[in-house]
Amino acid sequence: MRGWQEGLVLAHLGQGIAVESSGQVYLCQTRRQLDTVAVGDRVMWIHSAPDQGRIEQILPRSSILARPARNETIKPVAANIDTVYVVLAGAPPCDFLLIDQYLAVCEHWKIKAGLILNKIDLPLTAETEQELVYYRELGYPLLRVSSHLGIGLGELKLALKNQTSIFTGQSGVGKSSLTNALLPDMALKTNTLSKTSKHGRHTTTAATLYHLPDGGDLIDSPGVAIFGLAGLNEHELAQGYKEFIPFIGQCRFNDCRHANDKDCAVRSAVEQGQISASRYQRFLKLKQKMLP
Ligand SMILES: Nc1nc2c(ncn2[C@@H]2O[C@H](COP(=O)(O)OP(=O)(O)O)[C@@H](O)[C@H]2O)c(=O)[nH]1
Ligand SMILES: [Mg+2]
Ligand SMILES: [Zn+2]
Repeated sequence: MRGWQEGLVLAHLGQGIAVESSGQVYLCQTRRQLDTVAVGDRVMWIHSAPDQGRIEQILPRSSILARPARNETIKPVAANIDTVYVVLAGAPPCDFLLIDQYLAVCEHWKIKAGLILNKIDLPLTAETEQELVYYRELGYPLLRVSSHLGIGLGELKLALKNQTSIFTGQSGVGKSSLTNALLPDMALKTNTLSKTSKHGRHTTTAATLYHLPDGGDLIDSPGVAIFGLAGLNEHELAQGYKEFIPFIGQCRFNDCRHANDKDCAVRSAVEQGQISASRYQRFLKLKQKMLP
């Protein structure tokens, strides 16, 4: 179309959407009836004023993370993410239920997932070490870093290159510290934001896309709702435990729920040590949590 240009959505601002195009940022509105635009979306847009424009089209997405919205619908928040990194640490104690939940959501949306163990200056319990071994055996890469000591940051920067990533993880594991270490200018921005929020004006849960100085993009998303189980059903949760997949088809009943069901192949695999019992127990707990 005439005058259409390609752009990248950086953030939702109060007055519009920040779209980067040919190295400049434009404040854009969306054409009527366009689907919800997500941070990380590639869009076609058209000039409407010198620094402003209108988004005409959302280009096809390679992946999408969404949050629950009204009427059991979901709203896209972050698009075209290549890898989700789940950040964990020796302290606060690892919430493996939450980690499994994040991983299941990644499996569901077909986004690669990796683990970042931060605070390697702190000791780990034997249980945590064992769980990390399981995750690695499942194929989830693990990076060991300390944002305080600056250990492993070079490897992390390399891993983040040439792709779009997002950090998630429980509060207090060091996501902001890591983001600040990767994006030195962020410290300023976070301060300004929290100052404003003190006055109750800024209650943003909005995601923002940043270009990393050494290459790659990082989406900073304070909201963890996008990793909720809202978009998944029980069946999809089971498939989110990727080691279950080879067994799921072998259960006696097609509608097996992999709990106390007769001749459940998943449960037998647990009993025979082919599937980690702790992962299976957490699957049962998450399933319970999903009940309305
Ligand atoms: N010991 C240690 N503490 C860290 C490290 N990185 C961050 N922290 C601390 O962990 C706490 C939580 O960090 P923060 O970045 O706010 O975590 P977030 O809630 O995941 O964003 C802060 O007190 C940090 O100073 C680290 O490498 N080692
Ligand atoms: Mg934080
Ligand atoms: Zn089963």
